[in-house]
Amino acid sequence: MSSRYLIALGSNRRHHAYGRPRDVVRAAMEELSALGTVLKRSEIFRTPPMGAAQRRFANAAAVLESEYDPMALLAAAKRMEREFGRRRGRRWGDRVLDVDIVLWSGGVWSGSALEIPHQDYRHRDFVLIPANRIAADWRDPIGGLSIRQLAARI
Ligand code: PH2
Ligand code: MG
Ligand code: MG
Repeated sequence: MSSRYLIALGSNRRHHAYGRPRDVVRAAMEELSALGTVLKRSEIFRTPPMGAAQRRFANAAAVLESEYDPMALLAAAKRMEREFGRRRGRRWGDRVLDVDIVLWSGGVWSGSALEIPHQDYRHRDFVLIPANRIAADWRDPIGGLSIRQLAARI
């Protein structure tokens, strides 16, 4: 049975081959097609860094339909981050590529390695603004608010 996922993408470091962060995000969007069907993709936004990161980010969101279950998709997302040259480091530091699973059509997933909805997305403009362009009516399975409503609150 296939699932839909809302995926958030971010980059604030150059990649030796892909180039600038926005080109990294664009390349990562293409790579997502290997995991299923990309139903929607937002434009790419430039956003000021939140937290310990130093440089501006390129951020975007995509809706992916996939046969992968959440744990398989998490493994694929981590593999992608590694393939794009992300190094282990500070959790909030600068990174070549961040691929986060934000929402899932199955609702809530709660495990030690993965939580869906993504813990902090409800307060992050760099997730909600791109998500609002492609998934405004998608409702948070816990709070019940739509992405449109969450985006309007920030
Ligand atoms: N990701 C972070 C920390 N800070 N800031 C912006 N603007 N965009 C991000 O994607 C981002 C961040 C940790 O994942
Ligand atoms: Mg993140
Ligand atoms: Mg992440």
